[in-house]
Amino acid sequence: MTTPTERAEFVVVANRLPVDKTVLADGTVQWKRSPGGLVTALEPILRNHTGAWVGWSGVPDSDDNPEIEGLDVRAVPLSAAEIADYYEGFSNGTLWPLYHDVIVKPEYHREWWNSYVAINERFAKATAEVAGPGALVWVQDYQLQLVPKMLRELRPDLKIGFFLHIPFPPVELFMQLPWRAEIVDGLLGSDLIGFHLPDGAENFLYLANRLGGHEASRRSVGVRSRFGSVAVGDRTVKVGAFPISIASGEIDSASKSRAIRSRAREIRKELGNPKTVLLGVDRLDYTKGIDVRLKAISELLEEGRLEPQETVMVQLATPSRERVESYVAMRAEIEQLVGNINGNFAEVGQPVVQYLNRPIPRDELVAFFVAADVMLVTPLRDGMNLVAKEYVACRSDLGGALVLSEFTGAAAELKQAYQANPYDLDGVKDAIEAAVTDPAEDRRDRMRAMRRQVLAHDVEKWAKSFLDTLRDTNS
Ligand code: GDG
Repeated sequence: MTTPTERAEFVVVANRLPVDKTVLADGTVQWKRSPGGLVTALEPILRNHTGAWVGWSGVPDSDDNPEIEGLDVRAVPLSAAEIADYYEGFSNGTLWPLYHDVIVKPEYHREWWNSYVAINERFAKATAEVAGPGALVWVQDYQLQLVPKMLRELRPDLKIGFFLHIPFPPVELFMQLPWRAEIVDGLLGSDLIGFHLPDGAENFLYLANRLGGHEASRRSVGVRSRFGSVAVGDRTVKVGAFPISIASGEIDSASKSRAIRSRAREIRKELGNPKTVLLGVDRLDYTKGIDVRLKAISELLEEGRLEPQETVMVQLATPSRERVESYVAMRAEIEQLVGNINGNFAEVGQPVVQYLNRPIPRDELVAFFVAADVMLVTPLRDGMNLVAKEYVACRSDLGGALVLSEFTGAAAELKQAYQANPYDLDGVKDAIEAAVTDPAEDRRDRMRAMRRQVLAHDVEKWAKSFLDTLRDTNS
């Protein structure tokens, strides 16, 4: 733990700490670092500076402060009621659907908002306590949009960066939010605000301008905006696009290992050595368009454009937000679609769609990427989508093909994917068919070009570019 005499020079603030609690059979508690791109990218920076990570441990109603080697951790406690209102409620029942094109109707409840304000305040206070003089603070994602302003009020000496991992919506949608001015004000407490895409940055700049002009009476300072920055009183807030990536080199090497290659062959065998293995890997979330690809596959089978005897689709769906109502309904719909396809096209002992609803170990996931002929990434909206980049990083053999929704952040970089509009089912079907049947040489060319992009732009570069820009801000 960071002591007051040795306060952190660099602080990451995120809803979750990068740890998972496990209780062993004998009752001993173990904290395991949860693997993830953000930790991997920030680890060297956290080590080289006196670094700290502020976040919730993942355990409700607990004062545990997990000890993790090589990382100073400051746990922010959350009660079960707070998780229901701040996390499942305002973050995932209001902001998540609103920021993802209102695929599901966002709910606006004052008690959720009040909890969001209170918890953001708690995160800001905890950060103010661990950050040393003039420290660099990096706040992550939509759960904590009020933290920059709250933290600046407590500690004007800090350099504050904010990164949004999900899309920032068009102004017409954002204006629904009863607390829209407060959110924009909260974010404007930062020195630098990062989005995946220039579109998100532009949406935000437009809003900052509009809310500054039209709701001036609610704001203590006027805001004028131009592309790339917003003037807030005597401060300048930089706004820009920083497309996130993955630990490409690491995944590339893992995918080349003998163990993974042989596991990939084994997976194909276990699937009955079909001609074509199609794969989906997602958190079970309505934004991911799992239903879109299932409907497309179903019609392709019906029309005889895919052969049920030669095709297996594997859908790995990690359970997610299982207490949020819209997720329960979506899961039922997806499971019904899987059942329908198998009911119509499978033989006994030979399902066409194989669906797992549980988390898969990392190595196993990499083996699936290596084994799959076609990767299906069909979100209705997605900030970036790391799965698409992971698949590409795994294909050093230049095999495989990527079907990619135009409405992912990744589509801006992976231009050689088989792209489709997920709302246009015929377009999705054509993209899948082309990915399955195009000459191998065409697919290799596409994969080669995409690999160049993904291997050259990894998550370490992303973090460095954001933090270098933050250091250079001078407000
Ligand atoms: C948000 C934004 C943005 C999935 N299932 C398993 C598993 N995963 C891993 C994937 C990938 C990660 O989880 C998911 O990342 P995505 O980017 O695809 O999606 P979100 O979770 O929605 O992430 C998104 C991202 O933040 C980063 O800014 O790209 O747009 O929505 O790494 O491989 N990993 C393991 N087992 C699983 O079953 N081990």
